[in-house]
Amino acid sequence: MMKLLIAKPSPFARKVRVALHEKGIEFEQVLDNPWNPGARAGQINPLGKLPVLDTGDGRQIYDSRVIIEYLETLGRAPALLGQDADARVMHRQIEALADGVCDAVVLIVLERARRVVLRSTDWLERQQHKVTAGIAEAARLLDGREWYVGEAFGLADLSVGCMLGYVDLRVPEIEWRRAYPDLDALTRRLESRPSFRRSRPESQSITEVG
Ligand SMILES: N[C@@H](CCC(=O)N[C@@H](CS)C(=O)NCC(=O)O)C(=O)O
Repeated sequence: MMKLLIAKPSPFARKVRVALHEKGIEFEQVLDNPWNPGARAGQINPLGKLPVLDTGDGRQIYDSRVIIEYLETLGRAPALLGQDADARVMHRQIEALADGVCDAVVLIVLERARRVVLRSTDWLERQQHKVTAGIAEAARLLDGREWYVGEAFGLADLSVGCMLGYVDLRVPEIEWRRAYPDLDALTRRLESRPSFRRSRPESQSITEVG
């Protein structure tokens, strides 16, 4: 059976958890905290990051984007990337946008964990701008449609859903719902899917950032 190294708050791990649930692939979740000394992530991924997928046939694949690429090769429905080249690029572009927002949120969480004298307001503002600009772009690209690309749920929707769930968990003061009712409606559609319900982000503990 496949094993997936995760942290409960991680939006990157959640992307893969949702993809596995959507495709009906059974897997074992292995809980880690990449920020702790001796974390498993650092033993199997030189970058010390999760998610990492143990495919069960000797391969350890890291980075959520590469893992999803791998899952797509298994030919299990639903296909998350669409068939034609333009659709794939659009899915990947929106995924990169959502992942970039999550990277900025991680940096905000880390900066806020520093002692007040070490904290940089400029740095925090720089990251906060990426988050608000990224959410605005996600709303603009959805443009009132049900799904980002074509007529079906796919990687773009999955990635934006995981990103907004993580924003709500880590920077709840960023109020995007009132400004972007279409994104609000999208997340309601997504969060009612079993794959999203089974992977809700949770804080692991006060010292854990993920
Ligand atoms: N691009 C990576 C990002 C993964 C990532 O940043 N994971 C965080 C958890 S949310 C992590 O493990 N951070 C530990 C570290 O940077 O040392 C992916 O998509 O998998």
